[in-house]
Amino acid sequence: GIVVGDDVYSVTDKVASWTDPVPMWQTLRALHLDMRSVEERLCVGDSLSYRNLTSEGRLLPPVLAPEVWASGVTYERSRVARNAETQLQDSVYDRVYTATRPELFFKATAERLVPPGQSLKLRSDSAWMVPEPELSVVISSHGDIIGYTIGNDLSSRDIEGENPLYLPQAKIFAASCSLGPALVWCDPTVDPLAWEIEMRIERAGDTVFLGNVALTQLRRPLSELVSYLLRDNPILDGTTLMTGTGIVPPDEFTLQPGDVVAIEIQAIGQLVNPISAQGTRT
Ligand code: DO4
Ligand code: MG
Repeated sequence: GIVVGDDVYSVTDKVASWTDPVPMWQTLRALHLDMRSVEERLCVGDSLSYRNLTSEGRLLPPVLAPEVWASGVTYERSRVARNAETQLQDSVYDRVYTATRPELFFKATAERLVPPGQSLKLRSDSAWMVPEPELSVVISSHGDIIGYTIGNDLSSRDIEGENPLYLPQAKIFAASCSLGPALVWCDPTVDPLAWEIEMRIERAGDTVFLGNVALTQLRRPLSELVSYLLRDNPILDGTTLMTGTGIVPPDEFTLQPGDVVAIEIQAIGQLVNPISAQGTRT
């Protein structure tokens, strides 16, 4: 669907092959059309309320991402937090923060992705877990940025802290990642560096964490992260690259089942996910 204000217009009932933003983006590009001309033609007739769809948890991730990759230590706050976890001198985190090559890692397959409104799940063998709110770029197989969404890179700090080589186990597990709620098309008028990310964590109705960061604090250009991802690495259309977290709750904080994490970038919307234990139904 295309969101205009609070109205969501179905496009799949008008153009059956547009079940995903990627074929839609490819068609528009081939025909030299922009989104506005699509809105004029397709955003007519019946619509649904975006607010209702979001609050009723009826949204899918905004892209059929075959793979989700992620970037690490791209903000100063992330570097400081990783150093606190690992307690190593001259840490790999300090070095990667200033290195030419960024840290990129595999995060999730489509099966591990959780739609907006549904539960992210804590690892059963970790006692220190945090959400990581990240601007995420949806790309084509050639590395064009199709659009922007919000990602939650749910992570275990004690597993990674014990040994950085445990990173895949700290990052990749069932229901460890969420994307959404919407995708903002990449367009010359859209400047993600003007955005801010806010994260709120609620527990039993109380806010137990609130933090924000400006995208200007991101140390690396988006194009640099994308270009390293594509080096000798075949990427499918719709692959999503998370760009790293600039917000980490204090070291004494860990998520608990029942918490609710809300991440907001005003231009995109709010990605809300409850937290539950593995093995529980969403
Ligand atoms: O270096 C480990 C992971 C870092 C990360 O996920 C982040 O900075 O967002
Ligand atoms: Mg992260």
